[in-house]
Amino acid sequence: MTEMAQATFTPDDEKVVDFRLPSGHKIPAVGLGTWKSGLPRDSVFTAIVEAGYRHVDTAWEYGVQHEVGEGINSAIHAGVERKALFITSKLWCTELTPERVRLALQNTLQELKPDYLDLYLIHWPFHLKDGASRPPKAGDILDFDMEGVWEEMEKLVNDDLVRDIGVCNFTLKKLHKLLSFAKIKPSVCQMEMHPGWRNDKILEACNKNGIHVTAYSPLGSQEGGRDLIHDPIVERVARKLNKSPGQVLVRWAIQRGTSAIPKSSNYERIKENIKVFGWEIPEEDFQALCSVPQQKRVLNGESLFVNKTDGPYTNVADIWDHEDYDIDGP
Ligand code: NDP
Ligand code: 1BO
Repeated sequence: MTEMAQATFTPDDEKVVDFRLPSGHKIPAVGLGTWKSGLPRDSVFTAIVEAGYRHVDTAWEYGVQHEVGEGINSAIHAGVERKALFITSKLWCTELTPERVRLALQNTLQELKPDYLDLYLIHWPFHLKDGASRPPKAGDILDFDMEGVWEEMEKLVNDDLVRDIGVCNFTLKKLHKLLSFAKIKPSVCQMEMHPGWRNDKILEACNKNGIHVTAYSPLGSQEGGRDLIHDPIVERVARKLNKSPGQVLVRWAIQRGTSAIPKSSNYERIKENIKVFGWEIPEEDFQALCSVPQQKRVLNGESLFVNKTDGPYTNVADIWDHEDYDIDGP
């Protein structure tokens, strides 16, 4: 894999820094992740009002949109302007047919209770049958009508229900297919990215096509993930810079030009994870972090979706179009 150069991104103060999307809207560089976050009403409120987050990432599938919405709306009542916030949600796999897109978005808006979403993403690029078990059984995973679904996503932008649209967990093959017909290009591609899985190729492709990348699982994810917090290289850089390993990992992500959405349900760590401005990782340490051994994705799809079904995706490698699937351990 090629080593990534640092983005020309050098914040000179401690304010939360934004990246500009192709639409002209801004996405704050650090957002709060909410997957497996329990009942995140208070953490979302604390993140926005006390820690200064302006970006919250959630999804229908996380089952917490109602509480996330309560946290956001309490922050708005406390004086934070809605327009200063950037709220992302995602279209779940069971709703991945053209006729369900609008209703799914309306349900999300009803749960979150903002008047619009800043960003709506296709969560995973395949269609799950209604009532599919987890992992799904034979025949539960279907291909999806990418062109038809995207056209409906574009209508949501045109109708001012969402400001930007994008994708998650796409391969190069799927991204190029989407770009071949999209009238509104995806503004954001959200992918697993951290020093243990840099995902350079999709980052390069997105950079080339003017698509902003958001790094999910920037700390290596949760239980069963990659323990980057205790990685010796991460720990060494953290000690040298007098920062925490979590801060080094988030700062590494934004120095690559990606936004990052660390999840925490702990108030101290929520506050810690956004203190990544006004300092930078020097080039030699940035490159040392890039040399952490690569191991295939934590969010591979295995435990979530695939259990040797009968097609069109018969195994996890099919979901990823066999791209980078050879990397399987340090
Ligand atoms: P992260 O990489 O953000 O890691 C979260 C874990 O790290 C939690 O166990 C958290 O525990 C712990 N943690 C947080 N801060 C620190 C710190 N400073 N020091 C030590 N430990 C810390 O994992 P996620 O997989 O949750 O990814 C982040 C977000 O990305 C998700 O919550 C979700 O919003 C999004 N996402 C999107 C996906 C997609 O398909 N589009 C897939 C996966 C994630 P604690 O809470 O106790 O602090
Ligand atoms: C099943 C959802 C993975 C985290 O976005």
